[in-house]
Amino acid sequence: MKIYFCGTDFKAEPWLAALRAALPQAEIEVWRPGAPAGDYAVVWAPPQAFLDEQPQLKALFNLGAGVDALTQLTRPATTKLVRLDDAGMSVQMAEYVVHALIRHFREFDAYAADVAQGRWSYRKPHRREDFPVGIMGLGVLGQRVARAVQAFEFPLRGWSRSPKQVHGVRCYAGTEQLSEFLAESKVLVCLLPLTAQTQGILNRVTLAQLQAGGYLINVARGAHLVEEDLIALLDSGQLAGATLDVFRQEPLPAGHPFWRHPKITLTPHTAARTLRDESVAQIATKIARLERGEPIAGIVDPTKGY
Ligand code: NDP
Ligand code: OXD
Repeated sequence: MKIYFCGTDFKAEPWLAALRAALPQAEIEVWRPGAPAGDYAVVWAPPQAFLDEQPQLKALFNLGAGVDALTQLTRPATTKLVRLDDAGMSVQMAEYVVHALIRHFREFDAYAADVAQGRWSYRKPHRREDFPVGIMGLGVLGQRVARAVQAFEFPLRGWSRSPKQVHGVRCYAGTEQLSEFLAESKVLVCLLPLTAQTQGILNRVTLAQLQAGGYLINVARGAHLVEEDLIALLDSGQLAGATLDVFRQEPLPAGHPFWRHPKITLTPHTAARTLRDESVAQIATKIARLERGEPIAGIVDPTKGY
């Protein structure tokens, strides 16, 4: 069995070593143009030329949960696209979102500013009943985040494509219930996949429907957000602030207004990192199952795009 590694932004050597250890029977190499036909590939944002040269691949294993970089490319219908299914990412995402939520709710930035000025001052505590948290996307990551937020007793709302029942979450589904979901949320967490339907979904119209003093946490993809609309809503006071981990252009270009905006906290696409050991173990198990003709979880549905 031949497996190619084609992972833009990933250092190949440690991945090759881990994959070879987990799949000792396989020949595992970095893909180079003109390489012979392979059976499987482990990829992150590969070039179209890779897929054009390797149409016989049985499956592509994406080194992340979001497959938007791959769904933009053309591949044969016979090549399955498989996303990472948690693989240690959901607990990191829960940590990140809870941290951003609580930092905002408890006004820790304002306390830090006071302390920097040598000021000993109290702020009136907010009521958590006044901070309903709305999670867009109730998939692997969204449901784990919901569980973590629940531990702090914030009211929770969730929105997905198909109707769901999630313990402790008031669930909404489909475009027809989007406005109701937004009106019931003050802190909005985006954990949607990037598809034609969700591109630009965080915009002037949708964000303005959040409860007064709304706060955005975007940890999904930069292209979900219309960046200039966010700035306008923050500057007008309609939104209280935002924590952003993902951007239309990454790295965020020098001089981009987000860098210095006083109401924006940003991080460099690090909310939930791909963990090598967990990911390799998951991929190796799935390859073994596919070779035995058994079903696997995490195959991207081409009609939905995630
Ligand atoms: P899943 O595929 O498990 O879940 C996606 C959820 O979004 C599902 O609940 C789905 O609804 C919902 N959804 C999809 N399309 C729509 C739509 N048009 N309208 C309403 N709801 C919709 O994805 P994950 O939870 O694993 O990951 C989510 C995203 O997080 C990834 O696609 C990626 O972009 C991002 N991510 C970011 C990371 C970071 O470090 N910043 C790290 C990892 C992932 P339904 O349940 O009905 O199908
Ligand atoms: C992912 C990511 O999709 O890291 O896994 O963004």
